[in-house]
Amino acid sequence: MTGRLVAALAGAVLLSGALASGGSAGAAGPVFVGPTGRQIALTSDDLAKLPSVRLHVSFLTEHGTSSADFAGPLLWDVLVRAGAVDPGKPRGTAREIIVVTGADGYIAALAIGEISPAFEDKQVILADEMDGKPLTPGHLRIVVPLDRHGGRSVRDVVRIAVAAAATKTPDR
Ligand SMILES: Nc1nc2c(c(=O)[nH]1)N[C@H]1C(S)=C(S)[C@@H](COP(=O)(O)O)O[C@H]1N2
Ligand SMILES: [Mo]
Repeated sequence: MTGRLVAALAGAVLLSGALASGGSAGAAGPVFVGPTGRQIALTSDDLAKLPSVRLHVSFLTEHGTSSADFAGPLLWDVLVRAGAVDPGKPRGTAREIIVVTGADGYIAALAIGEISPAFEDKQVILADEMDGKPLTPGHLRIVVPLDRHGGRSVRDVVRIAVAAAATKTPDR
């Protein structure tokens, strides 16, 4: 990893896992969001208030094709709710990446431009339901429609970080 990327990630907005700690009374556990140390908690109630989107996906895995129905809020809506992206500044978000980490340390990256309504507007969700049944609280899963391989469908998400892939976009 380059020093520049490390620096960018150090200043990342963190959306930390709906999850790891489990939470009480059916809560999915806190999601923490915070640029440069600032951490914002999103509760499972906050997530539940966002509209749920249903997706049927089929992807390749190391053990054959996997197909399922998933449902949950749009990752974009979650990031906006968390204050991790500024929906009014598409030019500023063009350089941003999303780094998603699972409880086992598995990592996959997306671009904000893939999910921003100003750009591709892809319906990536943070699923809390699979095949009509709620996922175990604290075990949210990223679902990326039309991905051929399941590699970006991170299970047991514990952290979502939004970071700039470059240190600066020139002003104009
Ligand atoms: N946390 C976590 N999520 C993960 C992985 C992983 O190792 N850890 N593997 C990915 C890969 S490479 C694939 S193909 C799919 C497999 O999904 P499945 O096990 O539900 O079929 O999960 C993805 N999500
Ligand atoms: Mo995979």
